[in-house]
Amino acid sequence: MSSLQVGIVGLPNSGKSTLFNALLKRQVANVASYPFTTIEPNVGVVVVPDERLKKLAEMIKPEKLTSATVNFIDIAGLVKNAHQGEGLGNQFLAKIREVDAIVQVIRGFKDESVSHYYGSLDPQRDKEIVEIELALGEIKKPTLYLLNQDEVRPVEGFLVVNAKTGEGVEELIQAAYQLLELITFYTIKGGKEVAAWSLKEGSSAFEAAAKVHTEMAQGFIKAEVIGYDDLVATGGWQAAKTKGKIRLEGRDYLVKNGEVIEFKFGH
Ligand SMILES: Nc1nc2c(ncn2[C@@H]2O[C@H](COP(=O)(O)OP(=O)(O)OP(=O)(O)O)[C@@H](O)[C@H]2O)c(=O)[nH]1
Ligand SMILES: [Mg+2]
Repeated sequence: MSSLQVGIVGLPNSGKSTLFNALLKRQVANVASYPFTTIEPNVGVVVVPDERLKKLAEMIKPEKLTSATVNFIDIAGLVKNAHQGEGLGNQFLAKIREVDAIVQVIRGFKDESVSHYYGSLDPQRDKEIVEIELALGEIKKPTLYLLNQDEVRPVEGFLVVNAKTGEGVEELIQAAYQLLELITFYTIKGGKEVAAWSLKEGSSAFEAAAKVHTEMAQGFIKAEVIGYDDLVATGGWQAAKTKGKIRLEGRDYLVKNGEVIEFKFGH
């Protein structure tokens, strides 16, 4: 199953590639003070920060630990009349059409050495320019409005980050995850491999199994399920089993956020 994608969209020099690098915690995308630095989109797999996964790892001490991920894609800067081919125009509007959700990066930082495409700092105006272009390009996607500035403090109507330092980036990943309507379930393979998996809200145990392995879904017999809190409270899978805390569910069971699942399957 392919992963969902979040597109990073905004005016040139708003800090999209800087944000992308902060998300990936390493330098991948080219960052520069001139506009249209990014032409070909950068795609990155971003680890979803997860306190529950950390706790499960502490409890189980697995040999292998795998986080859930979300794909972010850093797209070329967008300007007024992009839908008519202005700037890099239609080429990247097509890219934006492929994503499942949008993070609109809006410049809130002052820096004389970084030119502003419209000459002055004005987050509200910039937001509207991009909104109008997306609408004219007939792009209707859930959107997060992200104000990129040096000081990370609450601003109404925006999520705030400092793309340069990465402050606020974890909150952004969580917010994007929610925007995509994703929940997390966990698997503990033989007590040795703990993994977090993202799943669209309202998915069945069968669909969850398919996330882990096609064979698990095809040969689905049943799912052994326990909520995260119950598992932690009982202290481990075996203890939970002994105490009868683990439920048996069928293929149509709707998986809930935080559940720990062991799939039973045959060939
Ligand atoms: N002071 C400050 N500078 C920033 C911040 N974020 C980005 N910059 C700077 O702004 C410039 C442009 O950043 P990029 O990340 O290349 O911007 P972009 O939106 O990807 O630009 P294009 O690819 O040209 O559309 C670089 O010089 C960055 O170092 C920030 O939060 N604060
Ligand atoms: Mg860029």
